[in-house]
Amino acid sequence: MDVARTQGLPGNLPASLAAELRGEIAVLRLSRPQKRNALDDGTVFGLETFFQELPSNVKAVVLHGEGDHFSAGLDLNELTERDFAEAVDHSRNWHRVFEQIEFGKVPVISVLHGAVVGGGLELACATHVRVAERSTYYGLPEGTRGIFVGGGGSVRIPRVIGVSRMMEMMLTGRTYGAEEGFAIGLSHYLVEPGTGLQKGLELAEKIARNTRLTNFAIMHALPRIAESDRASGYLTESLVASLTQSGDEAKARLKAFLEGKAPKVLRD
Ligand code: 1HE
Repeated sequence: MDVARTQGLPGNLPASLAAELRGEIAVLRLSRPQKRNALDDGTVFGLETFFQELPSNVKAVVLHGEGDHFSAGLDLNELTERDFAEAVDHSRNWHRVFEQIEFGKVPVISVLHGAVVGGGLELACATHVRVAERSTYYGLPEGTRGIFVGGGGSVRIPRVIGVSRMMEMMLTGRTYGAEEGFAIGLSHYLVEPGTGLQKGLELAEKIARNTRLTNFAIMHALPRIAESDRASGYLTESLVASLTQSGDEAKARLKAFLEGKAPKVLRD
């Protein structure tokens, strides 16, 4: 890849990941289409390197997949020889890496197409905004493969679609198509084939225009508040609201609106 386009991005990524800088947006591609972007250890550790070493000029990340599928989930070749302790370590690695995405430096938009299954769905649910092309389908084949989710799926996916739907997906091995997935909240946007990356980039650019402090509050404070008791939630919300309002950039933006210089909120 052109060095200028990767400038400042972590260079030590495995071949299964490709990174590119487009202005303030980093685009990360799962690039193992020959294995349907199955997530082996090298890829998972590469994700960790990428998100940990993201330079401060990057304001948002778009994650997408090469080939016909976003990701076929865990590389099943890696499962066969593991003992119990190794399996725990493996799952905990995924937890650490996916936390780095969900509670990392900047918002992440995933662009989904084809299979988004098993660990691929766990990865997608660690991102903040999901754009699905109409070819997308979602599944949790762990149940039928005799295993269980191990990448934080049982923590994140019920928060997106509810325990009941996730339970049924795992018990029966059913899949949800793109339209159904959109209807139940698996994706925030549903777009035509081949247009997902463009949509993801447009959203990333909007997100990049927010103040850093607001994006930080949305990513880090909002989910914590939503999971806390009401009294703690109200207290944290007041503190975070006050913190964001006290920033110079926030003040300038509010003043600009009051002076008729900032855009109105109109229907998209
Ligand atoms: C793989 C994997 C994989 C493909 N691990 N190698 N995930 C699953 O149970 C999904 C398994 N994959 C599939 O159902 C299908 O591959 C797809 C529907 C995604 C794509 O089908 P297709 O026809 O386009 O490709 P293919 O011919 O099945 O696969 C192409 C190659 O990718 C083939 O290898 P090859 O050497 O024979 O060419 C496949 O073996 C390989 N491949 N998917 C390893 N997943 C932290 S816990 C998370 C637990 C899970 O994620 S469990 C869910 C695992």
